[in-house]
Amino acid sequence: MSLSDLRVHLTLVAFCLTSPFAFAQGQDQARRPYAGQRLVQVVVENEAQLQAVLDEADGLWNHRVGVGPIQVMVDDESLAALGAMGLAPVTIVEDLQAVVDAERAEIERRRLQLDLTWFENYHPYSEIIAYHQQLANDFPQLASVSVIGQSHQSRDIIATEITGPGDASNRPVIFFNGMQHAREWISPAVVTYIADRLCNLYGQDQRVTDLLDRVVVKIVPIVNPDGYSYSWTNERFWRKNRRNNGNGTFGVDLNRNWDINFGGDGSSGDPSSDIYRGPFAFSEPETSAVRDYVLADPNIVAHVDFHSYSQLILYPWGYADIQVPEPDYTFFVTFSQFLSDVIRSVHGVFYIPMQAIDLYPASGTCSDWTYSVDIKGWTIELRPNGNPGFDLPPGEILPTSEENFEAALAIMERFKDAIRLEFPQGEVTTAYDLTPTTIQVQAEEITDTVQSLDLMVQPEVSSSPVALPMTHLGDGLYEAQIPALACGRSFAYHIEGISSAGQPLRLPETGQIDASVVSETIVFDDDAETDLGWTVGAPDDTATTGIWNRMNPQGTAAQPEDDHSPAGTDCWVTDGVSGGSLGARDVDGGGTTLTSPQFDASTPSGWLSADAYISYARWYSNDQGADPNNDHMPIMLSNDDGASFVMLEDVTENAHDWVVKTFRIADTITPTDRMRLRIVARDDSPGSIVEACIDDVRVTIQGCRFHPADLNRDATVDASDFFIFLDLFASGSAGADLDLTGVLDANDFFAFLDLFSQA
Ligand code: 0X9
Ligand code: ZN
Repeated sequence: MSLSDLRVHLTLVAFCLTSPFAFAQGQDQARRPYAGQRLVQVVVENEAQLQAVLDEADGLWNHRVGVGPIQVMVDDESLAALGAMGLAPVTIVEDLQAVVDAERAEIERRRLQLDLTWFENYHPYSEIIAYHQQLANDFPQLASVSVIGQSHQSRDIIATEITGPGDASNRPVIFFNGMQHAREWISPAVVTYIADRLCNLYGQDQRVTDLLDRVVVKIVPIVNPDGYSYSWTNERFWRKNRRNNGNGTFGVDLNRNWDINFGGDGSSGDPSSDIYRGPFAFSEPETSAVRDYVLADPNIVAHVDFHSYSQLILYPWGYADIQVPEPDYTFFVTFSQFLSDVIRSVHGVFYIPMQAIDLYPASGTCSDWTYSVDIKGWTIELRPNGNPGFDLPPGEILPTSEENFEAALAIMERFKDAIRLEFPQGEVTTAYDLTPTTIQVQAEEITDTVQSLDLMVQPEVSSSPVALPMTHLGDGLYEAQIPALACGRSFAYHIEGISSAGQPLRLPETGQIDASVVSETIVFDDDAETDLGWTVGAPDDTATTGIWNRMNPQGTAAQPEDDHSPAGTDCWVTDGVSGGSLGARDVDGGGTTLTSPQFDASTPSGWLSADAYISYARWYSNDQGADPNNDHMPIMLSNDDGASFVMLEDVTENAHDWVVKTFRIADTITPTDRMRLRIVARDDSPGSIVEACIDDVRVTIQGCRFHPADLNRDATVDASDFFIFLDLFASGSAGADLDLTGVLDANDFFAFLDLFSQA
């Protein structure tokens, strides 16, 4: 018998001795609250219908207050009433009491099955609390449990804190909670699993160990102990807490009681409502206990409020159709997508990332509130996707927990830095001939501050980097300059530093960034303000409208109002006239082809090396109209004056904006002196709106005319270059400091000999 089996066994024995209610009678059998109830779905078409359905139904399973599909509990009489309204209710669960009874029987059967682990069954309030206490007993160096408040009915609300040994005062803190909503039994199970795995894997698993040495995880497994207990003993589908509202009704929806747009859309002032917000924000001991707990720790940086069901990853705002400001918005969009990918990688189950408002408006929610106090807050709706709703089979507790444990690790990983460093201009990998290179670093000081940062530069001629101190320009922006180097040289760099708390800082976390020094020349530059010789049309073209023309575009929902060039007005556009309707002047009936004049991307004569790059700004829209997202726009290159073309990119992206793209031509086709670019805007599916534009096409050549040892730049590396170097060296010139150490010594001398001999 394994340790965890033993623990299950002991807990069971202890439970039988001490449980305040005999398990088999846990559910009030006499009451059988769902006898004769079924779950149905109706599609509500207007507000009046919605109100009628809400009046008729005995309970709502989702809290979308609006038109669209909703799932409600009804008895036979109400079912008939919905039918009479012409709503054609579709039965999802025929007999809810039977489902509840079967679920309870299954839980009881599993309790007797000693080969099951703790996470293969649901557990009542007292057992979950006991499990957390046991973790703290088993892992005293890692975990501790505290009581952070009490519910209306005086049950403890506990928090478990987990981190590696050592001073944790500057560690970022991640906060997870479960069980605001009584019937969502999977949520405390998942957060308890997170606590369990973190404790058990510390010292066993490198990733968990490293993460727990850098972050603190705080978990409130059960925010709503009274509701949870009541859902075990009385009404399985109870949602709220158990406040006595004094008018014969009970309960406040805790996830409408937080102080963020309290009282707004998607909450109710009616105490009998399942989304009753309570008399005032934080009126409930459960929400105010968690609020105080969160506000007591300024190091909390991220938070997930776990719910069920629907498999969603929801980010703020959820109370109104307002986007959070940048850079947070882009962060939430991209990181929520990443969390979805992480979850899917575990068992292939898909959780949809979206802004919470796009599910439905809800005011006074927990994760909106944590975001409002400067914490990155999510709501995750766990399994299942639909049926059987809150009664997720106990066999799915473990896989649901496993996939969300990976999401928890991903969040810990993303927020593990007390200070986050990034290159605001991206990684610089190109430096220019005889020109200093400025490297900038943006420091986000999360729970610690920067003491100092150095740019560590390692020229190719040396075996170790030199430290160039970075200057603080303000607002966490740091800068240093790499001295001018000759074309053809290369170097690697990274950032190192130290925080005020003495923690080492590094960017990138491992390895170095390689950069090379080049010269650049622009060989083709077309801002479309005049026609440099483009061709409109090709033999295969069948488009009847939306033919390419060069003009100042007129803005519509599908095309821009302005061209891309900072100083110009014109671009190439698929008929830039706005037309009477959106579809009036778009591409219809097939393709329209635009071909550039010929340009030369070959190695310029006299250059030692060259690499040609093409860049352009493009606009593409095909996500509107009756048949959206069914078209594409091939952009191709020819190196034989247009006799044949090779695909550069096939555009389907709807950015609703100009997008600048740059490609190394040799990655697609061998550069020659007879190149052409071709763009085909196509309308293959009737009904769709297709608009496209192109502007600022530019071809640049990067390479070197001279060898880095050719100091006099006469295209030969010879004795005169050698003597120039000796002169520089003798006069103490920085030009001889090839290894950038700031001192001229034998290393510089040998470095020059190396370059010289490679010429
Ligand atoms: O309505 C809720 O509180 C949450 N869903 S649940 O079914 N678990 O009750 C979701 C709240 C998410 N926020 C918004 N939709 N604004
Ligand atoms: Zn919920």
